Amino acid sequence: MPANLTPEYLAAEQSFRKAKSPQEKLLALERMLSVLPKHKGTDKLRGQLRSKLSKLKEESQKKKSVGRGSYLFNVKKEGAGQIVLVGLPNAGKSTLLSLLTNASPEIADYAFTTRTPVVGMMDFENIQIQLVDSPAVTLELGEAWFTNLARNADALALIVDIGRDPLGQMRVIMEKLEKAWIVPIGVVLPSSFNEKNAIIIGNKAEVPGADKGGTVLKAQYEGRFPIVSLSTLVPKDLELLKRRFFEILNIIRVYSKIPGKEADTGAPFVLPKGSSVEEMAGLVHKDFMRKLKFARIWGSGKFSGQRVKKGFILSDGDVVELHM
Ligand SMILES: Nc1nc2c(ncn2[C@@H]2O[C@H](COP(=O)(O)OP(=O)(O)OP(=O)(O)O)[C@@H](O)[C@H]2O)c(=O)[nH]1
Ligand SMILES: [Mg+2]
Repeated sequence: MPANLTPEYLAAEQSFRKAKSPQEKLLALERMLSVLPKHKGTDKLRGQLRSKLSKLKEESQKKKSVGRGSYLFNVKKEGAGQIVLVGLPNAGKSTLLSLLTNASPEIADYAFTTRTPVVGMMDFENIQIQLVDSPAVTLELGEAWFTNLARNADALALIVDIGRDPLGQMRVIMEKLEKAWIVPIGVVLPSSFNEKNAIIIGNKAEVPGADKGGTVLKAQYEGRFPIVSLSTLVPKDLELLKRRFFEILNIIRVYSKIPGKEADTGAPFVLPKGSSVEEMAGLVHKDFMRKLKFARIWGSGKFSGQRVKKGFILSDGDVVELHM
């Protein structure tokens, strides 16, 4: 074995030995490859790791074709939308998940603590948003699991530690997204790219000197992404973040009302921003879309009970009375 292996490599190797599922093995192996120092002394080891990796991938593909779990990590969506937390090691992804949701992921001050995606549900007012914590990204390998997870998400939260070269971290993340054929909304690129809403979270803002990191982050990315600087130690910051998460999902909550009765504002219908009365009717009941004649709407900027046509565009908080 080459003598000068890094602690990061040795840690990855240890997780490989401890790994039980094929998913965990694959991840650990990819990690070993990505942190293996590049020089002549490691060439042989690199070759061995590569062939082990491709064998494992083949096996897991075979299993997939007979209906077993896939190492590509398909996280089933639940709630009003799914946001995947993306970032380099130690940025604070798992800390955020644990503070915002019911999940209890492992949190530690060493790199690559998280080895498989962890899912949690976040309460926001009267809906739930699904957050997915993910293993830290690195540039070395394509890591199919990342592409799959990120492309499938409704939005991404890019988490950087603003005390440690935030621009460097963002460059890695952006390159990683590009490799996964993902671009943040607002950039015009070939159609094979998957447009995705994203928010940048500059974490660890309470650390002395971190404000400088926050400033350079803003200077570089303001206008392209919403950016928030926060500390997971500050509860008020986390409350504000919940709203930002809701905003980047681009969804609205509307309530259905039966004539002469109060609306049930505890149970909203969740629709993409820009949806019409007709689309809401389709969510309430398949037949309603066809039979709909008009609707009455209550909400800000409208007369109470204003009569509107099928194509009327709804806003967050509207109460809708459907008339067949
Ligand atoms: N000072 C400070 N430390 C934080 C903050 N948020 C998280 N941490 C610490 O940063 C370290 C890493 O946190 P994790 O949540 O495990 O980071 P991660 O991004 O999930 O890391 P990996 O799983 O390795 O990718 C832990 O020691 C946390 O306690 C913060 O706002 N301020
Ligand atoms: Mg983690």
